[in-house]
Amino acid sequence: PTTIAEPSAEEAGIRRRAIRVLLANWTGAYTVPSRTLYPHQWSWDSAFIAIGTARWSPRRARTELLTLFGGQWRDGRVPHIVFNPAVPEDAYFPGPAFWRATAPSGARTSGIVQPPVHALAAWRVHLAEPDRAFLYRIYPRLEAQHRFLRTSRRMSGSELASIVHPWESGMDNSPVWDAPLAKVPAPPMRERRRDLAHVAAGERPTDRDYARYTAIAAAYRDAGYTGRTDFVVEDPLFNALYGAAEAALARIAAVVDADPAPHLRRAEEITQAMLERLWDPSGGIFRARDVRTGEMLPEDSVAGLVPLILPGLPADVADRLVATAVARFGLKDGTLLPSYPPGGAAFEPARYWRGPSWLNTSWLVLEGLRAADPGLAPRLGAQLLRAVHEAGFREYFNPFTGEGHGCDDFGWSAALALDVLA
Ligand code: 2M8
Repeated sequence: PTTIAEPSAEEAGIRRRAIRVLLANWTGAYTVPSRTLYPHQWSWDSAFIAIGTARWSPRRARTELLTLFGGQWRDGRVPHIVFNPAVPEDAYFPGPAFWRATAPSGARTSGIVQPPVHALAAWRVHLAEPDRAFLYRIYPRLEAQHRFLRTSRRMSGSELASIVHPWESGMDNSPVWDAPLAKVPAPPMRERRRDLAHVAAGERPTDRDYARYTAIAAAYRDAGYTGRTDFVVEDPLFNALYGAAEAALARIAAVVDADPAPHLRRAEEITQAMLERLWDPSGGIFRARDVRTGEMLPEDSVAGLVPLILPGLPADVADRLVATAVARFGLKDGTLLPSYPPGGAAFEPARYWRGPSWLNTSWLVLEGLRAADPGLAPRLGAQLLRAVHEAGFREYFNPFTGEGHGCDDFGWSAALALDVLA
């Protein structure tokens, strides 16, 4: 007979509180990342949130994803924000008046994208509660999302997708972007930042960062949201998800009577291109490449470990990544997985994507470790749960002390804790 382990009181408490956060952030059709700091629907947040929500309400998880794809553009792009028309313009900067974009559904949106976690999320939602009708609805939209990346974002000639704004990486002010951003001319911005009304300035990007984010986004907007910007890079996290998503699309295709073969072929091609263009054999990590100069960027981050989730990654590369995670990111030390190596010159333990631990990148590495190092995976899972147990569902955490930073009641922190518990 199989013994089913009873959840501990601690685990039951985390689960109860996580569901409470997701209920509080639920708008009726999707979940906001945060009621205060991020009061609209964010693209990759919704994918992570759907993965966790599937653990207690698969129906809501399906709605979450379908609502997001309601903001999809005719060219297939899934915008990084779908705005809630009921929220005042001045609640978030840059809001709909800045982006000036409307999807065919009438939804006001931004015009840039975020890492494509969505096919993976759709597949996980289906696994939680098989629903072919849902997959039939979402598959053509996922395919269109990938077609956009393939046609409009293949900017170096390789199979990899380029991003044209640091916000598209999801790791906005990562030290990896310092070098390419330093070359972007940006006048001081005239608009008022709203994030600083909710979170201390020392935990957020600087004004200089924001001036550049605004300048790049405005130039892309003024070019009709096509072509290159002053920031064009191939990012390992974005492309690892792109490859993993193609593998998920193959699984979905098999259920909806479509042909999985092209997806499997593309997943392979992406893995191959990652190895050729972004793998740094001397560093034992994947690094981003600046498409404008053709050079690899000098800094690296946890994004370079996320390719552990890539289908068909050679075992020796996976072993090197695990070794790097242990040696440079302290994976074995009982600390959380930082977003940037603590030994690096730019490390700041409480400033946004420049050091703190985030649950989404930790969860992605955890997913990769399940195959690459099954012994280490539960350890990282336990650290992640300890962080939310002790500090709550904060946006990010000091990797050494576990202290919480950024906003409270953060959607994907609650959702991914639920997934780890399951
Ligand atoms: C952060 O990014 C937004 C811009 O998209 C912001 O700072 O206002 C990032 O952490 C991003 O990865 C995340 O999706 C978003 C919402 O949680 O916040």
